[in-house]
Amino acid sequence: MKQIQAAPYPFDFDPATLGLIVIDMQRDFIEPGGFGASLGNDVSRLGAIVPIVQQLLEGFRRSGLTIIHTRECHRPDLSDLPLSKQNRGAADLRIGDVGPMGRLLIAGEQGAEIVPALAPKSGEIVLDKPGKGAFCRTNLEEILLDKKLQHLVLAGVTTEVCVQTTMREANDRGFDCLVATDATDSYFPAFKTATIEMITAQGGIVGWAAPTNNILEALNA
Ligand code: TIU
Repeated sequence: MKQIQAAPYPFDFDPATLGLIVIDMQRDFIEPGGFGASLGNDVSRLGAIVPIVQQLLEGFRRSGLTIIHTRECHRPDLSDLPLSKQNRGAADLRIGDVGPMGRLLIAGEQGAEIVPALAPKSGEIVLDKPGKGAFCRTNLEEILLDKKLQHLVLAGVTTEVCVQTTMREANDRGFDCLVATDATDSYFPAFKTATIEMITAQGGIVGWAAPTNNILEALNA
């Protein structure tokens, strides 16, 4: 067993059952002109975590551990896009409309791709998901069970939307989850802080939190 120094207390794991899930590090959320910007967000702050997510990925790659990348996106015919999601808000550009990086949040378009610095390597799993949580209408649970994973490190964007939703879904399914605090971010700094606090409160009601250095130290120990 190994141990990551974490809040609210150390995270013990068997390296054989540890995997990394990087949530939605897509151009649509991180670059101007994408889905995140269409919602009225200042997307400039999210790019700052890219080098840290890269360090986390490299650490998991060096240790030969399972890596899963998710992408929030929809089929070009929008058949997996609920009307409630399509119609939400008052954006000028909606999911499926054409923006500077192609159709917003549509599989195969430039905006739906993971940012080049974090591009998945051969052998890593890339999971497209139509919802905020990565378990909704995907085979993620089957993948995790098939790979006999029990401990999950989560990173990516945004902390309070897709990362937290996925972490809660995983926690309810019996996985032990830890969020990498400096490898996730939100358009709203206060929401990131609050999310990490609510995840780790009450004895880790949803899971654990630790900075990337602590995770890498444990992997290298
Ligand atoms: N809007 C927002 O903060 N996030 C999303 O819509 N998706 C993800 O978090 N990936």
